[in-house]
Amino acid sequence: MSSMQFKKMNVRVVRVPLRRPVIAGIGRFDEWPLILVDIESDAGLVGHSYVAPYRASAAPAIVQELRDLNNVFEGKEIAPFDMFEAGLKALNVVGLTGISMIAISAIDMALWDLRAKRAELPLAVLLGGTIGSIRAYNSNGLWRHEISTLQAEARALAEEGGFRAMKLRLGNEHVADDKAAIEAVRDGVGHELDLMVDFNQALGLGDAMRRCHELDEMGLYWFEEPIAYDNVQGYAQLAQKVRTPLQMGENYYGPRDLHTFLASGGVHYAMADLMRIGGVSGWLRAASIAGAAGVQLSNHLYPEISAHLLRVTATAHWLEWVDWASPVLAEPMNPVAGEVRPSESPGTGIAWNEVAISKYLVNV
Ligand code: SMN
Ligand code: MG
Repeated sequence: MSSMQFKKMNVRVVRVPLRRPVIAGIGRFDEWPLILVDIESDAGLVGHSYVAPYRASAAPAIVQELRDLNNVFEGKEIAPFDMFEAGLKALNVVGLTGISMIAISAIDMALWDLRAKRAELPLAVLLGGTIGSIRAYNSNGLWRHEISTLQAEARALAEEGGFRAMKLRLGNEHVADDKAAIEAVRDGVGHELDLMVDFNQALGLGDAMRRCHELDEMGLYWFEEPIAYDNVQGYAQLAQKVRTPLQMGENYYGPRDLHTFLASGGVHYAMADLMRIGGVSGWLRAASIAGAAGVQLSNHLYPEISAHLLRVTATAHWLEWVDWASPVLAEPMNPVAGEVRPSESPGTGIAWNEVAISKYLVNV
């Protein structure tokens, strides 16, 4: 196969409306900023990706870092592995987490899209897997808003795509409100459905021990991020004390964070977020680490590309379904009977709805 060169990268920022505002222990978000990346090759193919940095005000710094990396990669041969390593090498001096890893991840996902398009294969197939179903939970709602709204919302979330699993956000000041929120969801959808709960780092270690004990008998599927995401020792202690499995990982920056937490013994279930773990390259490394440890791995956000990757992950667990990028996608995914299938188009399946993009475009 002849080589393909990195010609240029185009970066745009949009702010898309959320059907339900995101309200969690880490803040409230009424719209969702997306940084859209297009990498053009000398052969005319274009690779697409997006990252969503929650805070619109963080977008300019990430765009700036993407432009910096564009200058590093221009004219080089498109090779996701080599470029991942070159990106790490270039940004080592300014730190390998945060904005650096977000920029590396965004570029990596667009490069893999290009590679798969060039091979005329869906990403999952390029990586040696097949297109098939992945069981999904609906993460599109059940935020920390009025408890009286949760019953009807849970029912709507189950019906949206035939879901048999969903995630509720907890971490209220009083345990009684967390219990009432769980009961409201159960009133809406019954006890058969798998219910994950997410504290979004709302609790201190001592309070988390108390809270997790108080909720341990409620038949919950997992306790996600009860305490600060970087408290390695705290998770290790908590993991010894709870019966409901702990879930964490959406804030791992690069695969080594997963290794560090696994080594501490604080992880029952792991998840990875493509914007932070290092894109496709970072995921593949994380999946090997999780696989070797026998720990089940779920995605966090980015369902379009995560669906491909879960198909080639030995310990693949749940797909987190969110439709937050769908307004700007030409072919949004469509869960059926609580399951999602990766796109069968060459690449990742990410293609833009340009009319929508022009509506939501913001200047950076
Ligand atoms: C979450 C995701 C995106 C924004 C806020 C909170 C949550 C999750 O932690 O796991 O879905
Ligand atoms: Mg979470």
